[in-house]
Amino acid sequence: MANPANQNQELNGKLSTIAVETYRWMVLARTFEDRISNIYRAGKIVGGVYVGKGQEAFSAALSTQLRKGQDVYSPLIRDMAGRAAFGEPLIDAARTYLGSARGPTIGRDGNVHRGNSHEGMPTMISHLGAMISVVNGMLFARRLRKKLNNVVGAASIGDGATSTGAFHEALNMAAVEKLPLIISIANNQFAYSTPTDRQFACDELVDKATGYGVNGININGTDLIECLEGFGKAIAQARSGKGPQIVVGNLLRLSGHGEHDDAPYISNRLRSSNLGQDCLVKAKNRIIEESWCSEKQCDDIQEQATIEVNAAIAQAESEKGPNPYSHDWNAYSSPSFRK
Ligand SMILES: Cc1ncc(C[n+]2csc(CCOP(=O)(O)OP(=O)(O)O)c2C)c(N)n1
Repeated sequence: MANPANQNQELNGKLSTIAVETYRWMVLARTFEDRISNIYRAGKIVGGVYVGKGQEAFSAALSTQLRKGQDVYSPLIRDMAGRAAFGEPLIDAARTYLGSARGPTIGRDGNVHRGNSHEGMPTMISHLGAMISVVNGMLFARRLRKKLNNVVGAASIGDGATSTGAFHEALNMAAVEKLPLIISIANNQFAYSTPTDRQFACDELVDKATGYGVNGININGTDLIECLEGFGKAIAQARSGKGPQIVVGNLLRLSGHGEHDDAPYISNRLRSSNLGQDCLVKAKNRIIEESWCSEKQCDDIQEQATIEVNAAIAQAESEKGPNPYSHDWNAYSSPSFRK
């Protein structure tokens, strides 16, 4: 029989590796989005900028545990960290924001509607639950072609999306079909300026899972380790045929809805509550405290992220936008459009 002390050591080793890896993606996302927000404020970005500040742990803890090239991951506007952890090249994001014709949307679409469905990351249609049925469809296609092979599909949404018909229909269908679907709900307390007490009447948002007959996991979305463990459990259950899983991360968005919104509707009380804690600061403190990373290694992670972000932004800034007189428009994101 395996020695429990050795087992604990092994588990701790796995957790430390994945926690540090996820922290890297969080730092990269925060560094990139801070830069993009500054460029937006300088008036150099066309369209809106929506960031995931305060949601990086919840976002990256999911996709870092998915199998790249096999699983499906549908990110939304606050999932820069999750996108990076799932393998989206940083240059794709930089090119999209800066309108480069070499970007995945050829410099022609909104900044968040980018993806690569060939790699299992569909391009976003809408923020309000529309992507759940797309993920259902991708899972169904794999089931029909007998290529499901323990594949799982994850759709990311916010608390506001749980009030829509799109959410209800897609989750109900996934539950009935026992699809290996994970719905990751970032309960950041507001849908734009609408607070959660105007959004749902159950005590906890995760209570909705019971009504659909699916498993629900409620976690502190500001805590990287809780996020890793919660998603780890949900992914394992979905993979083993236990049907859809809902994971609710309770947190606060540490930004406006978009960078045009200074969010005066978020009270100081809420900002200084536990929900308002910065997941990035907490994660750094935790990995240092556990001796999974030294202070110096954390500085190196930050330095490396800054180098990567600077390089991607400089590259995208040097590239031309689309020429409206000669460009063929095709909405389907494909590497062949990036020549
Ligand atoms: C069908 C539809 N209705 C309204 C909108 C406008 N809209 C975009 S995001 C948003 C709020 C979303 O809130 P939530 O789901 O909680 O996600 P969060 O922005 O908090 O991450 C709204 C109303 C939309 N994109 N689509």
